[in-house]
Amino acid sequence: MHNLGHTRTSRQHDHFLLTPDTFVRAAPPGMRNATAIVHAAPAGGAAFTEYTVEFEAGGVMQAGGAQMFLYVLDGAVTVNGQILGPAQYAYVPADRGAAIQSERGGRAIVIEKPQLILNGEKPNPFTGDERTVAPTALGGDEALEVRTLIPPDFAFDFAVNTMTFLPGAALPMVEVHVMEHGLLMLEGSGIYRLNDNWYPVTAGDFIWMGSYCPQWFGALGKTPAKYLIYKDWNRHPLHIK
Ligand code: UGY
Ligand code: MN
Repeated sequence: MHNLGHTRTSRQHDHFLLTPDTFVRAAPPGMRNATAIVHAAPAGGAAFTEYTVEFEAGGVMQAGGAQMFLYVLDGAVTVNGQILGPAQYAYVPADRGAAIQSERGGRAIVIEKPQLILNGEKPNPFTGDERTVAPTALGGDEALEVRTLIPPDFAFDFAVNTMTFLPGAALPMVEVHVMEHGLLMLEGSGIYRLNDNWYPVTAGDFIWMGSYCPQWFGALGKTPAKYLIYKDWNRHPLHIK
């Protein structure tokens, strides 16, 4: 059954919401028994790429040559010999190269960003597990938990966090900032304000927010809403793009 031309997907100059009914799959070079859904890329206005990779059993992919952060959504994905399950992640700097495959299949979200080295400090590769990261309460609000997945170290030029909102919890302000965001809804639902639009959003949706896009979120429903959010970080604004 088609949707008679209707979708929640919306593309605006400073943001877009992409919903799963509009996802298009294509395998970039080096991807076998796997496919990618590219959510954010320079062609759409972002200074980074963010894409979901769907691996069949025996699937392999090649990263784009930039530094890379990979977060497993389901199944299992092996990065440089380490098997990662759901909510586990890996960071690989640009100069290391990443061998990525999935023996039995799985899904992962991948973020790549041209690396801005500061004072010659090169970040080291690492892996982690979101479930073991201690949360902080945003602005002291216990209903809004932030988990920081990239170490607080100026060697890293971007941040990736998860944010978990209890039903009814909301960002304390409409944020407007120079950093851009890539956001994947992992769980639950709510309303996202982006510039002068209010969108109902739910698990599986992707949002790109450009620099200075006004943004606010409030969680709705009876279960927590959770998203994975990228932002450029730790660099002088003259060096963002
Ligand atoms: O880190 C952030 O800028 C975050 N609070 N933004 C957001 O959730 N839209
Ligand atoms: Mn923000």
